[in-house]
Amino acid sequence: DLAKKYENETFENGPEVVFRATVENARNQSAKLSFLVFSQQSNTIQAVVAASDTLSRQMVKFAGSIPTESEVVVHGVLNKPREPVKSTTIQNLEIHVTKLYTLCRAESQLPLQVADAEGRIPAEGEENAVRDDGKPIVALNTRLNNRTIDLKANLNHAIFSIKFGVQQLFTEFLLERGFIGINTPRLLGAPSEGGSSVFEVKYFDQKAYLAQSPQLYKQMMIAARFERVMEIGPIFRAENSNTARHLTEFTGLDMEMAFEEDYHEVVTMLEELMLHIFNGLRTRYKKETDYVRTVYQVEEFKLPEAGKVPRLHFAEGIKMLRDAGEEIGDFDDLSTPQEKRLGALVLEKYGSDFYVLDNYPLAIRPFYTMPSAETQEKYNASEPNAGYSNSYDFFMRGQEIMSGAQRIHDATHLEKRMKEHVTPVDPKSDGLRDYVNAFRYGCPPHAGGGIGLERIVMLWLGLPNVRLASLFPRDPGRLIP
Ligand code: ATP
Ligand code: AMO
Repeated sequence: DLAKKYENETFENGPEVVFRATVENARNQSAKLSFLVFSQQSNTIQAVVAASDTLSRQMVKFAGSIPTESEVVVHGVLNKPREPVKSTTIQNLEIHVTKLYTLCRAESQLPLQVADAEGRIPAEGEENAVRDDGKPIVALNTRLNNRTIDLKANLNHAIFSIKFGVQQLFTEFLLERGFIGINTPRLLGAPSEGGSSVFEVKYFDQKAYLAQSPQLYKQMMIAARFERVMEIGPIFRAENSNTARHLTEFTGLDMEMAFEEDYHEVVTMLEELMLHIFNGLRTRYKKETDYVRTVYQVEEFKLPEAGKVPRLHFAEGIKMLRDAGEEIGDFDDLSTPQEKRLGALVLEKYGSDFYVLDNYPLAIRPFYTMPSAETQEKYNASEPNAGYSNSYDFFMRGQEIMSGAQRIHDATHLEKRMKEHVTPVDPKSDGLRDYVNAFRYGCPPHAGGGIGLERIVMLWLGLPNVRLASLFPRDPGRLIP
């Protein structure tokens, strides 16, 4: 990395260097002079190719017409530029090129310019718009159709460094607390998640399903005395909708743990986990975060004070919405606009873009969810889905990033809930029998949660679409590239 090595040195005519770089720009100034800009990772270096006794005019012409994105090997002499450079990415270095070899010549007409990919996508209804610097604001589909060029942009390098950073922060926090990483199957004999739609695949002469979550298996691992497990893996959902926050394949960050007395031990751990991720991003990925937020003109993410994550009972959330004029029943699920509204109300009241909504109504949660103690006391067979449950969602900027719950750990209770659920499932079916049996052979009380990785990245950075946080996103209309 020339920039790192020589940035703070002063010299004239030297040292001689040889390096590999990408041509970011090349132009012929005159028959005797060409200017090039090379990039090395995210740094840019300017270069001069001048005809001399040892460098022919033909060579000058060749260098000045190398297509953008070509890979070259450069021999040259380092100089400080005559005028100091006033750019954050272009380094204060200049190369006087002596030799130039092409390793890979790019096409001269690229379907997408990397410099254009450095900007934001258009807002809804904003077509043919241009940036302040005159470059076009390229549509999301054009970028995704030419994703390998799009991904060359520093903007995407920042987004995907952050994405891996979240996985590292998630892992390091949980490892420190005695969690073990697990790898559960993605080919299943039965859907793993009530509610959401499942992809069916041909499995020799049987039917199989792509995992909608590691839910059943992470719980079976608790029954297998692992006590604290975590998993990062792909999740498949046949959601036939084109929203800005749903993918058909995304990355799940899952955890599950046994607790001592109360599932809130787990909620507290999950809150601390999220704060560890946010603080880690804020310190370790400040440069990347600031860059992306500047491009998308997004406000700072407002974090709560340590130990003061707003945690609202579902009924309190409903009350806040009603006080603000929303019409909503006590046990209704929040619509997407209502979730956003509540996010804004929580921000106003508690000054935090991150909060937890606890005790969701039992009727709108999956079959494995533990009914609250009060719900169990007041159980009435004619209304088996009434009341609240020990379950929670976590929100960032008014959008859901995590769902979790205390789970039913008693086989008889679980079988009853499976049959009484709003969408009943058969506990004796091939795909679910072993899951139910796991609790027959002993299992501690446990709770956990599943986080959508692309959603965290999207909402941390304030990106307008979850596809921007997936390298090669999959949605109902896109299976390639
Ligand atoms: P998941 O359902 O996978 O947990 P989610 O963010 O979709 O994640 P839900 O609680 O299912 O969360 O949905 C919250 C709201 O989001 C729903 O009330 C609905 O308005 C909207 N929604 C959920 N799924 C879809 C979908 N596939 N397409 C469009 N809107 C959806
Ligand atoms: P849930 O279905 O809420 O819960 O999924 C967990 C989290 O995954 C993310 N997510 C998605 N991200 C992108 N595209 C999608 N289509 C999509 N669907 C969901 C969201 C969501 O909060 N088994 C439970 C978790 C648990 O209880 O441990 C589950 O899967 O961020």
